[in-house]
This record gives sequence, C-alpha cells and structure tokens, in this order.
Amino acid sequence: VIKAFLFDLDGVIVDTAIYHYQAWKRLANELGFDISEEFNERLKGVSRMESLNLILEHGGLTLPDETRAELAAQKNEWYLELVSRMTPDDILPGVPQFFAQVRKAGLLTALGSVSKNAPLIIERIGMAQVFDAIIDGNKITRGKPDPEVFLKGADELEVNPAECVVFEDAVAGVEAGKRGGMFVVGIGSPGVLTLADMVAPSLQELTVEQVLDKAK
Ligand code: B16
Ligand code: MG
Repeated sequence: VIKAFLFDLDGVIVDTAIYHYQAWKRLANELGFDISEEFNERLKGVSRMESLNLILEHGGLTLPDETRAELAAQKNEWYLELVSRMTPDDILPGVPQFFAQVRKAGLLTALGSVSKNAPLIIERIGMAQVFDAIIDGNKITRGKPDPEVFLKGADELEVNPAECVVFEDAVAGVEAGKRGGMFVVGIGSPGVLTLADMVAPSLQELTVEQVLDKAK
C-alpha cells in the first residue's frame, strides 16, 4: 500500500535547472570555454562539486581542491542572486492542484533534493510548510543516483521504501528511486527516463488516482 509521495525539487516543483545552467555557463565562460544545454542535462540531480568536476573535465582543466572550492562558491553566489528573486509564480503548472489531491488522499509527503539551497527555494515559493519531511543537500553525503536522499525521506516519514512513490525529472534521480526500491514516476520524456515505472510530461498531466492505480 502506498503511503507517501517523495518529490524532487528542481524540474518537478520548480525549474531551477535554468538558473543552475546560467550560473555554470557564466563560470565556464570566465574559465575560457562554454557548456551547451545538452551537456547541462548531465548536471541534473548531481551535487554541486560533482557538477563542477564534470564541467572542468569538459573544459579540459585540472585544478587544485582549493581553487575548485572557490569556483563552486562563486557559482553558488551567482545562482543565489537568481533564485533569491523567485516567487510563488515560479511553481510549475499543476503542482498546487496535485498537492491538493495528495492531501485529500491522506498521503504523506517529503522533499528529496540534493540541493543545499532547497530550504531557501521552498521558502521563496511559499511551499516550506507543505512537506511532512524535508531532505536536502545538507542532510546527505551522497548525491543521486545514490538512493540516500529518498531512503532518508522514507525513514523520516516512518514508512517503508516499498510504500513510497518518487517523482523525478533527472536520469540520476530516477535511478536513485529505483535503487531505493521505490515506484518511480518520471517527469519528462519516456525516451530519456527509461528506468521509470511510468512517465508524464509534468504533474499537470497526472492525477493522484492514476499514480496510485499503477503503483499498487
Ligand atoms: P546546490 P534536485 C539538484 O537539485 C540539481 O538538479 C543539480 O543540478 C544541482 O547541482 C544540485 O541540486 C545541487 O544544488 O548547488 O544548490 O546545492 O534536482 O536534487 O532538486
Ligand atoms: Mg530534478
């Protein structure tokens, strides 16, 4: 029996991927190279330092730990400038309606994001009080595709992984949910999110009933 829904943040509830991309692109440009939107797909759901390492590898740069820490801090400063301007208008279409259905169905909810900025973002969009548990980048040691973020969510909600449904837009995040033993709803395209148990373009195209029907 499904008791809880666990939600990724970036790409499911808000589209902060665009801000991550803008900030990383600015950093890459300062370092003398560029990153494409296609390359950016690989950074989704991946932690800040792992993202930086992928970018530096892409640009053919090897830098000492200390410099990398400075670059990551610089990117985060630029990213924060962008997300600090977010408002409830940035919530993706269909999200409030979907959460209303979730509450009506009596399900528990958790946020499962590897972002250290997740608490700030949900505060900005007015969703800080919506979740029964919040797992963010400050509470975990391993990013997606490791299942840690979702297993901690299930743990805080005091439910079993098999009683959880994960909503994820990133390849790494879908894999994390599956490795955690959960039913995973991919948000995006079925051709990309091949490991997901079912896929919808966004929460707007989905009802809680449809999900519970498939997950049982
Ligand atoms: P931060 P999610 C992830 O959020 C993003 O998808 C990923 O691109 C980002 O690098 C990561 O958070 C870390 O974010 O630098 O804010 O700690 O998809 O797990 O909600
Ligand atoms: Mg995501």
